[in-house]
Amino acid sequence: MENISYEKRENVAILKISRPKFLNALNTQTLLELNQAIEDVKNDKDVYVLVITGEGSKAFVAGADIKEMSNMSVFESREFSILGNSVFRKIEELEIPTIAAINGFALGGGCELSLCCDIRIASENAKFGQPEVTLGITPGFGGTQRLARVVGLSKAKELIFTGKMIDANEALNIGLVNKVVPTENILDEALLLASQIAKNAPLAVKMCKVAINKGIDVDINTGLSYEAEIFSHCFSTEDQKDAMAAFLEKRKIDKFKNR
Ligand code: DAK
Repeated sequence: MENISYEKRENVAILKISRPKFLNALNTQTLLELNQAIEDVKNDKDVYVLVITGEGSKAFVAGADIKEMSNMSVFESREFSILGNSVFRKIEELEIPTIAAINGFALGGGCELSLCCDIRIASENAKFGQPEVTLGITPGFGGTQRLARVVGLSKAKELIFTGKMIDANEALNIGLVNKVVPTENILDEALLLASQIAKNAPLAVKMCKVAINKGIDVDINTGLSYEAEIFSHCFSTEDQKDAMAAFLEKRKIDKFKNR
C-alpha cells in the first residue's frame, strides 16, 4: 500500500493515512487502500483495538481530495461518495473499539472519518470543520448524519452551515472529542488508552460496543433485552470463567484468552 501504513503493537493495530504532501487528503486510491486495511484488521483475530491517525504533525486528514473532486462528473462523484461511505461504514461497524488520534487538521472527510471511530483524542494543534459548503458541495462521507449524533443538532448545524473551523478546546467543549493532549504525545496517549481497553476481555468489550451501537437506534426495552442477551453470552466464554475464578482466588488474571 502506498498511502496507508499498517502496524501492530501487541493487540493494537495502528492505521496511518500517509499522504503528507497533501495533508493526508483522501483520494480514491487512499480510500481503496483504507478499505483493504480495514478488511485486514477485521480478519485478524489478535487485533483488539484499532487506532487511526495521520502521517506527520500537521494533519489527521484535510478532507477528501479537492483536486481529484474538482474534475468529477456527476456519475464519478456518486461513485466516490458510495466508496467513501462504504469504507467509513465498515470502520463504524468494526466490532473492536476504534480510536481516532487526531494529530492536526480534521476537515471535511477527515472530520467525518474521526466520527466513524468510537473515541476521538485530539492534539492541541488539531482543527475541526466541515467546510464543504465553502466549496459548493455538501458533506459526502456521513457528516450530515454523524456529526449531529455526536454533538447535537444545533452545534452540528452551526458547523456545517458556516463551514468554520474550530480548535481542539472548542471541540472538547462541544463533546466532539474525548480529550485534548499535547501535540507530541498524541499517538502515545491513544496507544495508552488502547492498551487499557485491550487488556480487558476482548469478547466482552466487543459485545459492549455492539450493544451500545444497536441500543442507540432502538427503544429502551429492545435495547435492554439485547443487553440481557449479550450478558448471558458472556457466560459461555472461558474468559468469564477465568476472570471470576481469579477474583475469588484473590489473584490477577495474566491475559485474557479471547475465548
Ligand atoms: N485536497 C487536496 N489537496 C489538499 C487538501 C485537500 N482537501 N488540503 C490540502 N491540500 C494540499 C494543498 O493543495 C497543498 O498542496 P500544494 O499546493 O503544496 O501542491 C498541500 O496540501 C499543503 O496545503 P496548504 O499549502 O494549503 O497548507 P496550509 O497550511 O496553508 O493550509 C489547510 C492548510 C488545511 C487550511 C488548507 O490546506 C485547506 O483549507 N485545505 C482544504 C481543506 C478542506 O476544504 N477540506 C474539505 C475538503 S471537502 C462527496 C464526497 C466527499 C466529500 C463531499 C462530497 N460526494 C461525492 C457527495 C467530502 C468533501 C471534503 O472533504
